[in-house]
Amino acid sequence: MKLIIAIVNNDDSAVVSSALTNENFIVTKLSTTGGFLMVGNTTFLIGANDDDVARVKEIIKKYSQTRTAATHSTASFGRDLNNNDMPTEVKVGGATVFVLDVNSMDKY
Ligand code: 2BA
Repeated sequence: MKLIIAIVNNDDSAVVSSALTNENFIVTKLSTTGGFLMVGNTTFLIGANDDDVARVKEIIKKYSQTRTAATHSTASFGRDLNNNDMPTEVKVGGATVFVLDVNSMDKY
C-alpha cells in the first residue's frame, strides 16, 4: 500500500477531488499554504493499493493545470523588507505529488 500526498492548486482541487472520488478512491483534503508564495493550496492524502497509484497520478495530472503567479524577488524573506522588491513571475504546478510506502493501515 502507498500514501499519495498531492499538493494541488486551490482552483483545481474541487475537480481533482470529484474525479478521484468518482473512481472510488478515498481522499482526505487539507487546507495548506505554500511557503514561497504564501497562498492557499490543497493537499490530498490518498491511501491506495500499489496497483492503483498510476491511475491516481493520472487523474491528478489530468485535472491540475500549470499557472503563472506574480510574486516578488524577496517573497521567501517577507515582503516590504527593502525597496528593491522587484515583481517577478513563477510557474506553479500542475500538482506536486509524493508517493510513500505505508507499513500498515488500520481503521477502528
Ligand atoms: P509555494 O511554496 O508557494 O511555491 C509556488 C511556486 O513558486 C513553486 O511552484 C515554484 O515554481 C516557485 N518556488 C517555490 N519555492 C521557490 C524558491 N525557493 N525559489 C524560487 N522559486 C520557488 P511548484 O513547484 O509547482 O509548487 C507549488 C506548491 O507545491 C508550493 O507552493 C508548495 O506548497 C508545494 N511544494 C512544491 N514542491 C514542494 C516540495 N519539494 N516539498 C513540499 N512542498 C512542495
